[in-house]
Amino acid sequence: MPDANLPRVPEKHVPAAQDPQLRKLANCIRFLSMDAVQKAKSGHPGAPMGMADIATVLFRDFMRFDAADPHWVDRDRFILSNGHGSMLLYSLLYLTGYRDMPIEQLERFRQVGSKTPGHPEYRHADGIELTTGPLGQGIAESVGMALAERIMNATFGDALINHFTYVFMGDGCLMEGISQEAISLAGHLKLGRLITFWDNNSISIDGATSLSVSDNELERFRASGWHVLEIDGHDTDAIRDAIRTARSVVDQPSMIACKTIIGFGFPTKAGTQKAHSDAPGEDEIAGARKILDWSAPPFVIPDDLLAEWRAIGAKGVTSRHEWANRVSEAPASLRAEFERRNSGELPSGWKRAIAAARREFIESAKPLATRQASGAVLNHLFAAIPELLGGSADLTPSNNTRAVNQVEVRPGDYAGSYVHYGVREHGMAAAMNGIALHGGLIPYGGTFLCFSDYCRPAIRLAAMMRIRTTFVMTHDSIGLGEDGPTHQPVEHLAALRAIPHLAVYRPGDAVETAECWELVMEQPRRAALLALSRQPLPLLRSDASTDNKSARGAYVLLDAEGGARRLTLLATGSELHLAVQAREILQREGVPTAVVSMPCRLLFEEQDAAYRKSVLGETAARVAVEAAVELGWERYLGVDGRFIGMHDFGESGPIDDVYAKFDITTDAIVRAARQVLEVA
Ligand SMILES: Cc1ncc(C[n+]2csc(CCOP(=O)(O)OP(=O)(O)O)c2C)c(N)n1
Repeated sequence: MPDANLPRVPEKHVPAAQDPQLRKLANCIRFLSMDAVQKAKSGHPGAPMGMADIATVLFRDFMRFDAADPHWVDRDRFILSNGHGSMLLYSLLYLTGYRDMPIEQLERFRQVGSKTPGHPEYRHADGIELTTGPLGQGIAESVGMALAERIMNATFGDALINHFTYVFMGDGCLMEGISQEAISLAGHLKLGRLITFWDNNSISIDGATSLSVSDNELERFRASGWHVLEIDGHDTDAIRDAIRTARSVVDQPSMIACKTIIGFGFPTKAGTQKAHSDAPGEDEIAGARKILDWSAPPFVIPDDLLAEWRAIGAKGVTSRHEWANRVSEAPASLRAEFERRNSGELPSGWKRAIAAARREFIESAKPLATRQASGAVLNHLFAAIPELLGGSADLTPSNNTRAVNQVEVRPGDYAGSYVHYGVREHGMAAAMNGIALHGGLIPYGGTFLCFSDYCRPAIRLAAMMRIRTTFVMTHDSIGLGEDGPTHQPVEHLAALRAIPHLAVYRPGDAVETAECWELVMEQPRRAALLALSRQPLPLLRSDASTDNKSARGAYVLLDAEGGARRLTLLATGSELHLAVQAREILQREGVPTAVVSMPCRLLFEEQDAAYRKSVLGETAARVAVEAAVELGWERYLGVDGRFIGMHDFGESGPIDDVYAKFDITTDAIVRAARQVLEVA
């Protein structure tokens, strides 16, 4: 009995192309993909084979790029959101002549240390604009890229920035929830230079997509304001016409639904989930050779076809030169600013903004929530760094993310520098990654720390790609009070600190907040998250110096007095002042006590052992306090140390009552200190 869930295998595996030469070029992608997957004994040949015709039309007839200069600022961007089809991208990079993608890299597909990992990874090879693989992230990041292009265009004009963002995406990308946030945001913002191609092959891993989805995708996109076209993805004329039309639509993003056959060319697997992944086997490849009339050995592209592909890779050189001429003819100040922003260099003197914010905090000496301090820092920073692009997922007044002079970005009007992302945390986080990757802008965006869970997959990618996306997460503990446990983060700091390379900052007062922002701006290759308090915190630092004490991750805020240190109190953020108060009591009792502030564990772990030892102190008597779970603090506490923090979800109530209920108080710290002093 045939499996009822399997779609009918198309009778005609190879519908004729109107342009036979184009089909031959596309077959280069197909065979490189088959050969690489077969050699690696793993991978995903189906999507590259199904989308090869579309890719070939796009690259041959439309994509503006120059393989010899992969970082050309005004190049069109190509994003493979269905990242499992990575061989499609690697084939294109090899065929079009990217220098760092020789054939040997394709032969080393999916091997340790290769430029051709299972899914495309940013920085592994030129032409990989971003890391994709977690389905849906690519399309959502592309929205940020397309938005960044328009914002840069609004500042610098058509002559300097005016390109398209093309995205391939599969059924899986569209099934993911993040796609809805991305589609909705792009439609709202009228991102007309975003052109997406849906690989509508009706197949995913489990079988026919009808097993799990019956959405009318065309209507879904239309409902969000997109321009939608539907074509046969193997009809080369139709592909060309559709792209031409999509490019002419200026005020709507386009979705071209391309009916394709997964594994196009396979004799038995085409059109079935068996084409999705895994090595096809020698027999299947031999069959494909017959069907597609291909006689070259594995990994060999016939000279004439390779020459044609290389010409495609070089055709953009004229456009690039024309663009370079336009840049050199631009007014000197505009040109200098354009080049500075694209290089990622910050304006000279920007640190004065941080110093000014610090001075303000010290002069007023008022208690300030760190979210408010962050807002004040941003006011200064935005005045100094115009490429800052702020935003919030509908919590602007709570996150304090909008600087006084930031004007909002509106649909069709991209002159602003503040994005209302709406209640779309995941879409916002991914879009910010796309903005950072585009270049020329420095994105940050806010929500409540608790909802970092809704952003986490994009935060993880930001950390993996080592890009400067900054997540401003306020209401960072039970200290938010009455909203209760659904809104009170408890395990989030530990979970976020577990992400490699992500700098999680939790400043303890306004001055530390300024320092943490300075560190964010100083590190272009580090994703960062600021955990900020809702509640006011006393100013603990009034040193006039502009030394950034947070730069080493942790430092001795108050040293022990009256003898050698007997006790170390470790704290972050809104609990730092509790440790300071506890120290006063303990010092009065004759216990020389130091308070260590640890705004960024990652940076502290990067310090040399001698510094870390000097901060943590010789004594084993240690108490850590943080209104969050203990996980991770054991590292500093040892067997004799004690932790004051959360062991359960929080509770709704006025802040002081909630802290008292969970016994996160000065008194609790003092009690714990006495206990550890007894055993230490
Ligand atoms: C977030 C996420 N969930 C699951 C996967 C595993 N996965 C990879 S491909 C795929 C099926 C995708 O189907 P489709 O987009 O139609 O790709 P095609 O079969 O056309 O290659 C799944 C579930 C993933 N990569 N990312």
